[in-house]
Amino acid sequence: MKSTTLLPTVIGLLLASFLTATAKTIQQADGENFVSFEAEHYKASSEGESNNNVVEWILTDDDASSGEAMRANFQRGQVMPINSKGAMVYELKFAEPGVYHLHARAMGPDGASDTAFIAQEWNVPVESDSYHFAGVPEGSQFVWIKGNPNAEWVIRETEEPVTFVVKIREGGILFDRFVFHKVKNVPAEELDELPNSPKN
Ligand SMILES: [Ca+2]
Repeated sequence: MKSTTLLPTVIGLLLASFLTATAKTIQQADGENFVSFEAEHYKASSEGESNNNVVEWILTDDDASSGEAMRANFQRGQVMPINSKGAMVYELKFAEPGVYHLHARAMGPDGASDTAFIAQEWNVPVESDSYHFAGVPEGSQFVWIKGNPNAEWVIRETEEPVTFVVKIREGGILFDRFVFHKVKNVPAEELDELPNSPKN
């Protein structure tokens, strides 16, 4: 009997610890025309069907804003299958409807480590082999790059949060920050100065 009465409490505690470990929703600040966030503030990393390919993004601190960036922890020179694990899922809540453009502060250490799978719209998993970031300038510095121009980041109504998914394609690529901005061409120095959006 005792274990039966305790069960709801145990479930509640487990749920509470899960929620505590989950990143909060990133919110567009009032009056701003962008949402800005650190790559390390993702909510989940286990999307995918294959349990045989356990790959994750790992924290690193190479010249990253807020001290940390995410590096795709997979062998360089090999491409991950589309249905493998290794997704970072972000939950964003916009206040302003409109069309947004993706900017990312990324690093591609070499030609075999410069691509990632990125969903082409909100609220969908990565399920095609298209990707936003290919040919991130090779080097050991982070640079701001633009998302795929064919992607559609449209906010029609603002009641519900949306999700944005970044998945491992090649090992070694790094992401430091992401910005969704109403302006398509934002100078790098301006992106650097944007504050991170509040979380809630
Ligand atoms: Ca960062």
